[in-house]
Amino acid sequence: MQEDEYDYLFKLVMIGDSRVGKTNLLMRYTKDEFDNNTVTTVGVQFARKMIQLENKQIVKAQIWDTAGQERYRSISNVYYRGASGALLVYDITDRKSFQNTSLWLKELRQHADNNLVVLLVGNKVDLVEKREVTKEEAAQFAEDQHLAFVETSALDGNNVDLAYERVIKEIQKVVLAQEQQESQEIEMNKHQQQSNQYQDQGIRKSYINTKKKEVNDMKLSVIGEDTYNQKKKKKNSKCCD
Ligand SMILES: Nc1nc2c(ncn2[C@@H]2O[C@H](COP(=O)(O)OP(=O)(O)OP(=O)(O)O)[C@@H](O)[C@H]2O)c(=O)[nH]1
Ligand SMILES: [Mg+2]
Repeated sequence: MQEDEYDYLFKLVMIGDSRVGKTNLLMRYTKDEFDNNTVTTVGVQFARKMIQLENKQIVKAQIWDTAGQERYRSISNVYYRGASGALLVYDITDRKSFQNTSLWLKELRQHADNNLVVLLVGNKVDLVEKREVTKEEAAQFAEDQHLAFVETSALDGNNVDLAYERVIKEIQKVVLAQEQQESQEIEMNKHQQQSNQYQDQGIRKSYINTKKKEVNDMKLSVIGEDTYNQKKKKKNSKCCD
């Protein structure tokens, strides 16, 4: 797929506490790689992926990844600007990272677009014995917050493609709804313009008719006057003959 031929460009952001696996999820999705010893992300990293949708349209996903550490939070405005989707990641073996998703959501709602699609991602499901957050409680939280939810493993790739594709499909739905609304508005404006035009024409027609009537009335009154004068003349001539 050509990098510069696409129907949509979607910006996605990875958020969540430090060490939950954001960078590895992104690496697994875009390069099918995993690193056991990833260092904390410094600043912002980007990755791209071309995806073909069911309707054959092509999406270029530009995915932004940053550190989950508190000290990097100051970049948030730029980071969220123009984002259509977010993967809010926690680590299923780290309850604190799950609790902090509420804070991340708060931040998202402050900085991001209202139409932003958010997917809650419980990562590291391969570490079954160390699980601290059950699937059920996370699913309940997601339902309460109106978020989609999935559990993944960047290590073995479980559900990783599905997670990103789910966000992209949801964004596509939002975009299609927006496009539909826009085309309805254009159609309505067209109708409004047309009816204004007809109204103008109606006013112009009735103005012309009024003018025609005025001219006819004038003619009548002129004719009337002439006839009156002629009659008067006749009368006078009769009188004086
Ligand atoms: N077992 C297991 N380990 C994982 C998984 N995903 C990430 N890790 C490990 O968890 C650690 C942190 O992963 P990162 O991807 O760097 O986490 P991050 O969220 O990008 O961290 P920051 O950049 O600090 O915000 C690394 O040692 C990874 O190898 C997973 O699905 N399973
Ligand atoms: Mg990272």
